[in-house]
Amino acid sequence: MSNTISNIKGMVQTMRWYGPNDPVSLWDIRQAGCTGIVTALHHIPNGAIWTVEEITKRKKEIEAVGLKWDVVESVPVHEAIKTQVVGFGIFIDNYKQSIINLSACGINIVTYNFMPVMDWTRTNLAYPMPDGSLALLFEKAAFIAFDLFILKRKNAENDYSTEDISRAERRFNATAAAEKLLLEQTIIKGLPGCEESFTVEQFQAALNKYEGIDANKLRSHLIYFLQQIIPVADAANVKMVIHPDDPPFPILGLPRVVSTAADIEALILAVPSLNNGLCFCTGSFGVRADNDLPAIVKQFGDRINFIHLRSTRRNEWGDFYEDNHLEGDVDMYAVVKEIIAVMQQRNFSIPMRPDHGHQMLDDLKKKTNPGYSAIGRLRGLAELRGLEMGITKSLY
Ligand code: DNO
Repeated sequence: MSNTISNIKGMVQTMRWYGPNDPVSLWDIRQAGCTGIVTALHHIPNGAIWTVEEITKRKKEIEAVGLKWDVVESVPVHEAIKTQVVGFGIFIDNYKQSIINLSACGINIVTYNFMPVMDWTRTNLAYPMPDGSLALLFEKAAFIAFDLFILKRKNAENDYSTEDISRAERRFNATAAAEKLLLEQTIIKGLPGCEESFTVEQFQAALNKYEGIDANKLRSHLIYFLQQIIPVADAANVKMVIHPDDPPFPILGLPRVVSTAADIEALILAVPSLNNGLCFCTGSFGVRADNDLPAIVKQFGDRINFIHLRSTRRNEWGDFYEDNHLEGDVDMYAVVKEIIAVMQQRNFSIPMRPDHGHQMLDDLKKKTNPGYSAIGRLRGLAELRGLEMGITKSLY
């Protein structure tokens, strides 16, 4: 950037890195032009304390290539906290200690989500685009077919319209056995960053734990968690950021309570500290046509402390796939413009990562983490970086 705008705040450019086993290396990320890393201690079991020793070890690996560990994504919230089963207090205590330890190591932005049982989910991880690259797809009929005919969840048919059910039936009957198995694995084995992986029986058992937990109850559990955690984050100067539900609607009979602006507002009303913040994910919020993304940035600008930029494209059937970063349903120009305004008001650079690129070029020959191959994200980041610079220079 030229000197004239050197005091203008820009987004901190980062990429997610899954740790030493990630086929994308820290050097790859540095060469993409990033200054920061978003990562987690994936080897630590859900619910256990992240020790200063383990955090420091990872931090040093990152700093050895001249990068900075800017954001944790995620410190997972143990299922016991979401369902509040007897004894869940220990997991809250452990969570508090992990926050204190991260802060002691100089890491001050922590992402988490409150989605029951599973984190993000898709039905196809290699959906061909017209240009030959591969995208992530959520196909509603396939998902319902999984629910009704593979999982065979009790009373599942009550959750769907007759039209949805007959589409799912047609879809299932036209699907070969190998593809059915792939669909099952795609849903229950967990995507990168989901810390859980199940067999069909285990999956059903995990769902059963939510019997009697509706959206109001889940929300009250989330608020209890925040009431416990945020005072610790305040004392430790840590910004907690919740990631919205992906997809942003109830699935498999499970409630979802972080899908809309009203959902976020309820959390802030209950726990007003600015450290009770938001990971603004355009891809997750953007799946719902009733979410106005630039308006969400404006409304929660003072507490958006981490940004995921990607663009989904929906159709009339309720399916969506992940489009190129500047295409799809998200008005990326309007979103980035609003983010730039927020950063100037706050005089703060918000870390951003390009989320979920297409598998493309040389990466088509490699085994990659779905959504997290190098070249697709590199393309996304390059486009977003240019968009940000163009907007900034035209305004300041
Ligand atoms: C998917 C990601 C999610 C997200 C977690 C946050 O690509 O956006 O894994 O990181 O839900 O806790």
